[in-house]
Amino acid sequence: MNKEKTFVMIKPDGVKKGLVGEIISRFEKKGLALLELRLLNLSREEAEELYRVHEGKPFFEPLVEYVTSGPVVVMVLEGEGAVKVVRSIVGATNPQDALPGTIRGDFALTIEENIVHASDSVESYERESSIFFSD
Ligand code: FUP
Repeated sequence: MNKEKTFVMIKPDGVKKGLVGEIISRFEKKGLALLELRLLNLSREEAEELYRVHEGKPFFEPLVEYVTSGPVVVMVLEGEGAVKVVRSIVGATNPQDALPGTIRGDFALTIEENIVHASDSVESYERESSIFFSD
């Protein structure tokens, strides 16, 4: 048994395109449990903290601008191997490489607006979820 939690954020373009229900539904249908869910506008500080590992990279500033440009939905999901399972449902970072059937493969076209963020490890989940959820 490898029950894990992971953190997911539906980015502003996902919310604007009306994909919140569709995206959550894909996770639920897979069998993941929704433990936490919030709609909010990210502050600059929260966005910078979320993407701290990318600080100094050329895409960092545009990325922070983008994720603070409108409401996002943050959530915690739980299930067997949740980190890996959610990343596979989300698809490759660049939507042009993401396979059809994945969220980015089906709903996004460019890396700058790739619809959804998902933690890449249990450690990332712990750091990222603590920005938005107290426990
Ligand atoms: P992912 O874990 O799939 O969200 O991807 P990364 O952590 O590598 O990147 C975080 C975000 O930075 C991506 F969702 C999109 C953005 N990004 C760019 O805009 N350009 C790049 O070259 C790489 C990432």
